[in-house]
Amino acid sequence: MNERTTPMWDHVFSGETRVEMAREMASSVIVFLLSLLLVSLPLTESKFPFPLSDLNGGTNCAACSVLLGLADQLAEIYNETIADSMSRFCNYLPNGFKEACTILVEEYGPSIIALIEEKETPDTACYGIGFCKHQTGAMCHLFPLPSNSLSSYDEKVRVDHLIKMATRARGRPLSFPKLCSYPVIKEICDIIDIFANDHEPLIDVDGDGFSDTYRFRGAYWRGKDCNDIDKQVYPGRSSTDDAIFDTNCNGIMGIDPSTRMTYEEQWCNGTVPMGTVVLGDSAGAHFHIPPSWLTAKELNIDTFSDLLMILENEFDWPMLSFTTGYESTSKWPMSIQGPMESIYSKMRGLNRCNHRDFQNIAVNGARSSSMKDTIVKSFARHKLIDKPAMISLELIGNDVCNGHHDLDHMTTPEEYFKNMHATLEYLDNLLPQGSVILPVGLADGRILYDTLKDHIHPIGNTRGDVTYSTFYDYLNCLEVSPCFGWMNSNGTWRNLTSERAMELTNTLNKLVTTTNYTNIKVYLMPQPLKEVFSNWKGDPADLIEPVDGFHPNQLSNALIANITWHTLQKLYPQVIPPVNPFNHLIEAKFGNQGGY
Ligand SMILES: *[C@@H]1O[C@H](CO)[C@@H](O)[C@H](O)[C@H]1NC(C)=O
Ligand SMILES: *[C@@H]1O[C@H](CO)[C@@H](O)[C@H](O)[C@H]1NC(C)=O
Ligand SMILES: *[C@@H]1O[C@H](CO)[C@@H](O)[C@H](O)[C@H]1NC(C)=O
Ligand SMILES: *[C@@H]1O[C@H](CO)[C@@H](O)[C@H](O)[C@H]1NC(C)=O
Ligand SMILES: *[C@@H]1O[C@H](CO)[C@@H](O)[C@H](O)[C@H]1NC(C)=O
Ligand SMILES: *[C@@H]1O[C@H](CO)[C@@H](O)[C@H](O)[C@H]1NC(C)=O
Ligand SMILES: [Ca+2]
Ligand SMILES: [Ca+2]
Ligand SMILES: [Ca+2]
Repeated sequence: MNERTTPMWDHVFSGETRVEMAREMASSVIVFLLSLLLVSLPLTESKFPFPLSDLNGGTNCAACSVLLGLADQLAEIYNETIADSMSRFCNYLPNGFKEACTILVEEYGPSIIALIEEKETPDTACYGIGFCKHQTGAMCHLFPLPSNSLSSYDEKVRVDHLIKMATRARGRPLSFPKLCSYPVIKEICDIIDIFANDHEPLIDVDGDGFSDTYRFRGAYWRGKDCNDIDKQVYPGRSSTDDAIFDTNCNGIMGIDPSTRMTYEEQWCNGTVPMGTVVLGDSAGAHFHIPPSWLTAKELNIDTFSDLLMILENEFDWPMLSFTTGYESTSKWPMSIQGPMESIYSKMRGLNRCNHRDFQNIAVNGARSSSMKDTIVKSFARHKLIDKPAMISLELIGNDVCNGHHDLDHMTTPEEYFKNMHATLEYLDNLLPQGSVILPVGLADGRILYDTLKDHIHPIGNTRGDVTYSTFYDYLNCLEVSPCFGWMNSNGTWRNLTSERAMELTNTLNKLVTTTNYTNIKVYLMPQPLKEVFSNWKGDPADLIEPVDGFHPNQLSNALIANITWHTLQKLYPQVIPPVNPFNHLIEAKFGNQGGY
């Protein structure tokens, strides 16, 4: 048995499958290669992490240019050959990934070395080895083009020549690498695909919708299941008879001998406990790629220590997010920094009976249609036996973001109305009485380009040669941008995208003011990002994810949580539940209530 099998996969697969999986894991560097530029991920509605456009090489091309770009910069920083810097890079990767990286370097190394020696750049070398393809328009490039003799040729001639050079160095013809179709890699692609199409925890033995492992949409996403072989036991359950067992996983159980009442009855019943939930997109799930991964001079043996966890969480950080955060960034110092504040931690502060009652049902790339069709259906709540919940419904951009160069792929106001209405009706049927929905409109993404256009992207950190403006247009050239319209140097497109976003927000307003529901109350929230940016005294770039140049970063998440809370107090104080007067007694008796 191959030692590289992770414990996580052990749970799920047995016997032959596991042997297969072990083999797959060794090649999962491919997952990593493709995912590095996972900025492409928020675009896809259901596939993780292999979208996408194949145009001009698409994701493969982007991953190749970024990785070779890093190797090229390492060679400069450490004054070594590209061959040495490629092995240096592989050595920085965790076991399993390292071996697969080495295999790739053996396969493509000789061609890459030959091309770089001829003063080609990482971009043009990727055309030579076939990861990038010359199909429509001009060659796509992230780094400045080389100024060697080849550059005077017509692009088609030039690409043909690059391929010939690569082939000669390799000694045999190149076949176009379609990574997910390699026999070894196919299975892992399929498994990740299956797993990601279903937004429920992968490991949930009793099928109650909650898990006792963290990753794969487990306890990082929804309060941990304190008994995973009893489906009557899970966070958020309404319960007063926790005499012997903690049936709602909030850490409160047992009988007070002086009153002969259960603690749950004594300290929770009569208070107003309420779960905290987000139904949303990559912003709600808190998408984040560590910038150190793309910053050549920061790369070292520890840089990728959280790689596997990050892949298994779909590049999201729900446990640090503005709605459901409960952890501290100090747990992952290599990968993420900044303050953590969340609606859940404020709700728990009000009432300790809410411990572990949170769910992050947010999916990268979610828009109003996928929310209605699939995502909302993975939300676990029982009308009659669970506590009410406060639910943020946030889809802040994907309805107007798409990888295509046209308006037809944006949601129309009519479709948006229908989708959101259907989602609210579904929730009205699902939720316990007293539940509250807080829908929020779309952001105005023009702030991204206006803020970042002349800033240097982490991949250009060594030589100061890649601005966000270049980076955005590069992603569009390959059609792998998470938001064609806003991440675009063409101001007409940015304006068109914002116009549609405003129409959709107005539609949401109309929906909320013209419809009534039975179980739920719906309160429209103003888009908090506007206030986050206008309140911020420093550089607005401090608020945006550096790698994707698109998402709110950790600091923004904390600020969004605070602003949202403040807005609730100001506009809708009635939705904020009262403080539990027994909090101090719960704390004295149950300490951290079993943690997370
Ligand atoms: C880089 O290495 C070469 C040979 O290994 C050496 O001649 C050169 O001086 C070095 N350059 C720097 C800046 O250290
Ligand atoms: C919980 O409290 C409600 C009202 O505060 C009361 O009607 C109910 O009987 C209590 N339930 C238990 C099991 O104590
Ligand atoms: C910007 O995009 C619009 C809409 O596609 C197009 O008509 C216009 O020519 C573009 N402007 C530039 C400067 O490329
Ligand atoms: C985009 O809209 C802004 C604000 O309405 C306007 O000032 C600007 O000229 C517009 N830009 C383009 C290219 O249409
Ligand atoms: C919603 O309820 C209000 C007050 O009960 C009523 O006036 C209104 O007509 C209702 N609207 C719809 C669309 O049912
Ligand atoms: C959020 O609000 C809390 C309480 O008002 C405050 O202590 C904290 O510093 C704020 N966090 C941020 C990131 O501003
Ligand atoms: Ca379970
Ligand atoms: Ca359970
Ligand atoms: Ca309990």
